[in-house]
Parts: sequence; structure tokens; C-alpha cells
Amino acid sequence: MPIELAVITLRYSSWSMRPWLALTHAGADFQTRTAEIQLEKQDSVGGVVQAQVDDLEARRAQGSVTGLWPVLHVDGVAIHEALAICEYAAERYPEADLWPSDPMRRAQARSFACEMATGFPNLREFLSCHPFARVPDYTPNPASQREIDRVFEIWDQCLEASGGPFLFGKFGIVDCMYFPVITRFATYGVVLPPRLQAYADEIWELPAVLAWRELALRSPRMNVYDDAILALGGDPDGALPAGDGLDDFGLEEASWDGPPEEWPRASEVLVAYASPLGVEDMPPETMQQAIAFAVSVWTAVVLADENADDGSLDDFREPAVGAAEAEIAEFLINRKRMLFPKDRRLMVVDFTASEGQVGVQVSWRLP
Ligand SMILES: N[C@@H](CCC(=O)N[C@@H](CS)C(=O)NCC(=O)O)C(=O)O
Repeated sequence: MPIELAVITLRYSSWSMRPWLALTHAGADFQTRTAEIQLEKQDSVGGVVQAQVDDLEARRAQGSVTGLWPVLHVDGVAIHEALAICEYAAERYPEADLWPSDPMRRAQARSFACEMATGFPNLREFLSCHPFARVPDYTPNPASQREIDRVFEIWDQCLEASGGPFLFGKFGIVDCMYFPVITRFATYGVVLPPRLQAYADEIWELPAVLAWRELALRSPRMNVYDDAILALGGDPDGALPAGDGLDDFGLEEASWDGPPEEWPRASEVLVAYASPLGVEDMPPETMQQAIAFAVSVWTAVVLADENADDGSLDDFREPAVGAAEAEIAEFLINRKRMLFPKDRRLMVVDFTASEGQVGVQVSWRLP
């Protein structure tokens, strides 16, 4: 039975990212299950999440144990706490060398991992994790700055002793534990000394990190995290350089109110969409078709909700559209926004529906 990592979100949750990276780097055969829950509010007191767990049973139905995530499920056993999951990965996949082999070095690595698991309350509270956001002109408060300095000290000490490229030479659990801090420094414009920047650069190129990024970009948005960035004057998508944008295609908004039989065949549209052309070179007609497809899916979903027998759902479930099913499934969960990742490019489609009309707004981002 494959193991399953239940996460709240790989887009924003630092705790979920850590064991996900450890498992992925170790080559574990596991599935990721993202909880279907929108967080309304997230308080942090002393850096510890004060989750509003008044729905524990509902959360347990989504794979949680304490009301928080991540949780690894292995043969009916639930392993919670990010660091405990990382430990499991290290023991189950010893060939991945997630801890240093030398006992003293391993003890030291565990010290730094534990320090991250239990410390740095100000980084957690004031520099919240949002890897794709950018907050310009951010000045950490003195308490946060002390913690930033401590992270610098740890990294410097580790890299000096190991010679890099990762904290203990090979990529391991300590790097997983500090990964969300690397993202935070980027989000809030914390300038790293050259040696530490070189370390961060190595991390961003790691296959497991690139794989996380792909999944995180497709992970549903959560307003509570985006709003925190907006409140600081930041851009929740600031790390994703905007493409030339919709205006270049002369398309600001398209609406589709025709009957289902007039919709373009989803498969035709997908073939066009899957054109090998780069996004920048995509001709307006192809873009138009992609939009039409997106709208037809949306409308089909709306209609299917109202009348499961209207046949519209079959239109996009035909075999030729199989490749899109993952996105569609994600969309069905998210109900608000659909992402089409292709060649690490992203098409973001925002929908509005009212009075039988569907409006769609499309924008491109080139990660
Ligand atoms: N000590 C836990 C912390 C887990 C945690 O705080 N998870 C957060 C996500 S970053 C959560 O599940 N929050 C749910 C909520 O706020 O309702 C661990 O190491 O796994």
C-alpha cells in the first residue's frame, strides 16, 4: 500500500514542505493528499500556530491527527509532527543519507533541526511563509533580525564545517527543516552573505525542490496567507515574473453564454492548447481556444452541479482530454481558479459566474 502524506497545503505550509522534501529526496513512493479546508484565520502565538480546531473530526477525516498537518500514513499508522516524519524517512530510506553518518555530526545536525522545530517564533510570526510572494522594502523588527542573524550563524558554521554545498555536505533533514526559511528570506528581501546565497541557490536547483515548486504552484490558494502579504503591501505572486499578459493578446475578458452544444470540443481545444509553442508566441486564436475550453469546463461543472444528467460533463471527460483530468479534478476542488502548468509555465484562469454568464480572466506567468 503506498504511503500517503496528508498536508494542509504545499503552497504555503512550511511544516508540510519539510517532510515532503525529505520523502521526495529519499525517493519514497508516496502520495500527497491536500486537505480540503480553507483556513479562515491563523493566529500564531510565540510562533506556534493557534489553529481554530473546533472541527477536529472533520480534520481527522482529512488525514490530520491533532487538527494540524502534516501527517504521514503508513499501513494504517499515522505519524504526525514534521520532524518525526523526516526521522521516519531517514530510517526507512537509509541509502538517502538524510542524516550524517558520523554520530557526532548527526547529533549536531539534530540539534539544528530541533532548534528550527521549536525556535524562531518571530520569523514564524512576522515573516510568514509564502514562497511565491514578494514584500518590498520590508524591515524585520529587532527580534526577527536577531533570529535571522542566528540562522546566518548556523548556516555559516555548518557550511564551514562541511564545505557545502548543503549544510552537512549532502542534502538532508537539516536542509529540509531550514528550507522554508530560505523561502522566507527571498519573500521578505533578506539579503544573504555570498556564501549563504550560494547555498540557497543550490537548494533552489535541487530536483526535490523543483518538484515541490511544481506541485506548490498547482496547490489551491488560501486567502488567509495571501491577505497577510497584501496587508504588508506585498504581491502574493511577486516571485512569478508576469508574462506579457492578457493585454498583448487583446483579450481582457471573454464570456460564454452559448448552449453546451455550441461549446468547442474540449479535445480540439486541448490539442491546440498543448501546442509546442511557447506561451509568449501563442497566437491569439490558440489563446482564445484555451479560454473557451476553460469556460466550457467551468460551465459544465456548473451545469453538472445543477443537473447531473445533462451530459455536459462527458464532453470534457472524453479520452482525449485525459491529460487534463488532474487539473480539472483540482479545479473541482478549488472551484475558483484553474491552473494549467505546462513546461513550468502557468496559465491562471479566474472565473466569475452570474446570471448564466461566465466571465473568465486569463493571465500568464512564467515561473
Ligand atoms: N509541530 C507541528 C506543527 C504543524 C502545524 O503548525 N501545521 C499548520 C500548518 S503550517 C496547520 O496544520 N495549521 C492548520 C490550521 O491553522 O488550522 C509539526 O511539526 O508538524
